[in-house]
Amino acid sequence: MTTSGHALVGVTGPLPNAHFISGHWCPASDGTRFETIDPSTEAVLGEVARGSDADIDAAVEAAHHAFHGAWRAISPADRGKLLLRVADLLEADIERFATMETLDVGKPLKESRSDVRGACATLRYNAGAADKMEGATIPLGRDLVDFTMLEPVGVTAHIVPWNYPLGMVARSVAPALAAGCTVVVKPAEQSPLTALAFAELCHRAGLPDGVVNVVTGYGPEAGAALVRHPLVRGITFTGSVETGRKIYAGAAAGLKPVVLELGGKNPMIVFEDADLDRAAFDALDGAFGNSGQVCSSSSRFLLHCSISDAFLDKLAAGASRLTVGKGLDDPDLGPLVSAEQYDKVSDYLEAGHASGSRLVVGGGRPEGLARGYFVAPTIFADVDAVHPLAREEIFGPVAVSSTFDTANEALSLTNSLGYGLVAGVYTRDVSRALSMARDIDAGSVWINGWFIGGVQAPTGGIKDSGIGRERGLPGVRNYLSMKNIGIRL
Ligand code: TXE
Repeated sequence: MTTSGHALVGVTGPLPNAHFISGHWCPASDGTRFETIDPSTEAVLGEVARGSDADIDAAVEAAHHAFHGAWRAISPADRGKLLLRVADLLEADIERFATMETLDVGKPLKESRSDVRGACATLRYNAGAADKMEGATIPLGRDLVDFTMLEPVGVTAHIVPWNYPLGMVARSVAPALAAGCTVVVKPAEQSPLTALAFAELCHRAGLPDGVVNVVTGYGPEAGAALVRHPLVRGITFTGSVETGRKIYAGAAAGLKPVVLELGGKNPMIVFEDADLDRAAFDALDGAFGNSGQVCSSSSRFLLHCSISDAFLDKLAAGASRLTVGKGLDDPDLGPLVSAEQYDKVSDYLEAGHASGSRLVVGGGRPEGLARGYFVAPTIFADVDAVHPLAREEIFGPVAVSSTFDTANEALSLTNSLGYGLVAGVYTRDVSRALSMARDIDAGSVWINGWFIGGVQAPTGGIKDSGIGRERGLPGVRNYLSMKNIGIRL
């Protein structure tokens, strides 16, 4: 192991090409690396270590040692103070983190800055929770005392995606640390930089060696090794349904609890009495923010037939004003994260053009951007409800719309999909809004707003959208196990 030669000295300095294990930069045990690409230019940003079983083993052993040693010796209140210190360091370093994120995933700088601020808020919320996760006393009768203790589950694995690389690390690592767990993070291969920088920041904030470890690498290699490691006692994953199923199967083999957040195809249902300006603003923000690479994007508009044309006119006007360009130039939309994602979205665009749906705006690559994985904000209207475009997660700046006549029709279109993450209802009729909220199959229902929530509000899906909830106090409980203690007096 070495502590020098791989320092993160700003985005213009050397990029890390090592894992962060037990407070040290550690090259891959077999010396292998892979490239990370700037999606705005397709240029190689640098190389990172390619993790394998041996690296995962070293990281999990380090986390196991810290869990039974230095981390356990720190009181819950002091754990909270350490998390606050991490948040302060992160806030002071916002430009470096935001620039690194923008280079690695392409998102506009303003979005990256907002993500860093969100990570700080997440750290602070969970810092406050560290000494407030209480057990209960259970009344068994005069001669007995019975109570529960909440204990950290142990070493937890965090397999995160590339759409919010730092935000997703913070979302699950902060509550795990608040609960008293130690962690091993496997960032997405497309976006490893801020996770590494975050681990180094935790070290600087004074978290003991081994509490936060990061192993970079590919999913089927480093990710799968982490899932099957016997000392890992909990797994949190955000990503595709397909990979989620594999992780769930791997976790089942080791009888490990999981939290899975697996994306969505989220309907925004706009009734005839809705505030159309509000809904149109949210539709554009929800569908095209982060170039549509958001699990809770408003990717599917269900519009009452009486307002559909007027609403789509507003969207077309708004979408055509959005700028697309390199993340560092701070446009409204940056590129997609990778060539794979670009190809996937391009296939859906082709299917859209061939489907007979009406192209409202966009439809391909914006003019004047020869390199980089850019796609113009696109809307297809009158999309058949059974077409893959209307049913599958595209994960790009491509939204689809269709119309409905009655609330029941909107409901059956909503609930007919495998996904169940988020739905939005726009109406001034409170009774209709709440009836829809009651009957929609989704983990979250938003009324007259999109992206409602924050670190305090639990989020997660049902059906193919996943298992479990993150954020809020349920997010901390994911990392606690309940022990019952009974005493005969
Ligand atoms: O996801 P994967 P990909 C959706 C979105 C996107 C699609 C594919 O529709 O187009 O998924 O993206 C790790 N064992 N979402 O291929 O494979 C992998 O290294 C253990 C929605 O990037 O799910 C990465 O760290 N780990 C989503 C993470 O899993 C494995 C966000 C996600 O990769 C693994 C991202 C394995 N066998 C994509 N295989 C959301 N819910 O927000 C891969 N990984």
